[in-house]
Amino acid sequence: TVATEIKDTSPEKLLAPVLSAFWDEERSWTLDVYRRHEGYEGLRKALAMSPDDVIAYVKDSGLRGRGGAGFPTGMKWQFIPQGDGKPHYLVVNADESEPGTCKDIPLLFANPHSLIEGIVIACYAIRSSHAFIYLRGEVVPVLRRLHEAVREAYAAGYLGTDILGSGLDLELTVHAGAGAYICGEETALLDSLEGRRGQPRLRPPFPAVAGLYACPTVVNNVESIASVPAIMHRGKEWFRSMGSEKSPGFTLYSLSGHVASPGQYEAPLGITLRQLLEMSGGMRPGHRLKFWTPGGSSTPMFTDEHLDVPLDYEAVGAAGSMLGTKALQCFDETTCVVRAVTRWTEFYAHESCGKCTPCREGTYWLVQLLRDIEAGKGVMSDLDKLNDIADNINGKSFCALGDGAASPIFSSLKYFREEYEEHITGRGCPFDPAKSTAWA
Ligand code: L3W
Ligand code: SF4
Repeated sequence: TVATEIKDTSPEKLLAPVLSAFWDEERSWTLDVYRRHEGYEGLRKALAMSPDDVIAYVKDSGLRGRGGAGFPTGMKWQFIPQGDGKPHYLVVNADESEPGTCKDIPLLFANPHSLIEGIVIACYAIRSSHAFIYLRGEVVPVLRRLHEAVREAYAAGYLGTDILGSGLDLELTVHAGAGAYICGEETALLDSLEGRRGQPRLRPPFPAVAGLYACPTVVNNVESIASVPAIMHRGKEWFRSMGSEKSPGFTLYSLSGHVASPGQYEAPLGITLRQLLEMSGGMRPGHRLKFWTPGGSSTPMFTDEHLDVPLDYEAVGAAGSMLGTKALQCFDETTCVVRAVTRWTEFYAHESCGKCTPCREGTYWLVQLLRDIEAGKGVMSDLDKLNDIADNINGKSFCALGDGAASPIFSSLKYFREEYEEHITGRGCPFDPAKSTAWA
């Protein structure tokens, strides 16, 4: 059975923000403001426990990775072998690039100390003395702010040697990537961090066994690590009081597209898109939802029939998609599905690293077919060809980018095949792009 119940749906509970609690406050990114909001209290509690107990605590909280796969965070920490004589590393994946995803970068901009505190707790738990933040290179203002926050943390004794008198030593390095989507894939990220061209490595071995510099490494998403201080401070029971049995806690949703108020919304896992739209002012006035993604373009699209699917890992999976990064891109009836899928596929073809044939060649072929269909030059057999090519990419590529590229093809043909056919029989796009702001 699928556990999907939100235990408390009162507005206060739905709206009580944790990670975004004081994003609107003046100079929210500073250590002073963070400490005024109980900052670094979770670290004090963690340091009073043994490292193994911290891992067990995070495991019991049920926290799952917020980067897309939802892998249990405490379990990932537990994979790190102990007493192996090798250095251990924590690498924070801040290479946020999934189309529609916009939550880690705002979090880093508004509240970088929640991540730094989480990093110190995680490194204490996995016995690591060097952590890295791999940041998406294009966001230079965030890079500056992060450097400043790290400097503040060193000066206050939260980083460096003998942290808060605990004997823990920790260096934190901030590294900016060069703007490649593939470097968000954890092993490509590690290659890039080591100074090589970012291309995925064969797994296994997973990074937990042989990661950065071939040493045991935890790679976690920004939001996953930034959630840890509140769990330590307020307690695992508090965290479990939100969300569902298998997907507990709060999370950040990125709401974008044809909605009245796009932005980041913090709410428990298991909330529905209908509830989020009600909270945020709905679709833009006079328009209705046509299709949307639960977790960025790499996750199969949903339609208005899925408005009441609880946004947790199990329920979204049972309904045929993935929660992914919780990037809710909403498109109204003015949007041409073929056009949207073409744009996404152009993105995947551009970002394909070229290592494996199905993705390198397949995404290129998909783009050619989609452009033809969009321009009214397609034939009916192209639709089976699209499906066939996507089928030869999906599950046959070296990394998840290939599966992600196949997702919008399958799901758009499943829900909107008639719209593709209309492009072919009507010899072109029946939509007026001037009426849709999404692709301006
Ligand atoms: C040790 C094992 N570790 C799994 C670890 C593994 C990784 C984590 C999840 O893709 C998805 C993808 C995108 N021993 C282990 C083990 N692990 N088994 O657990 O692994 P996995 O393979 O399930 O997923 P992944 O390769 O990390 C992530 C989707 O997320 N996505 C996200 C895209 C972009 C962003 C962004 O911009 N921020 O995240 C969107 O949906 O398609 O399916 O750490 O090592 N036996
Ligand atoms: Fe590179 Fe695409 Fe193959 Fe991933 S699936 S390794 S991005 S070519």
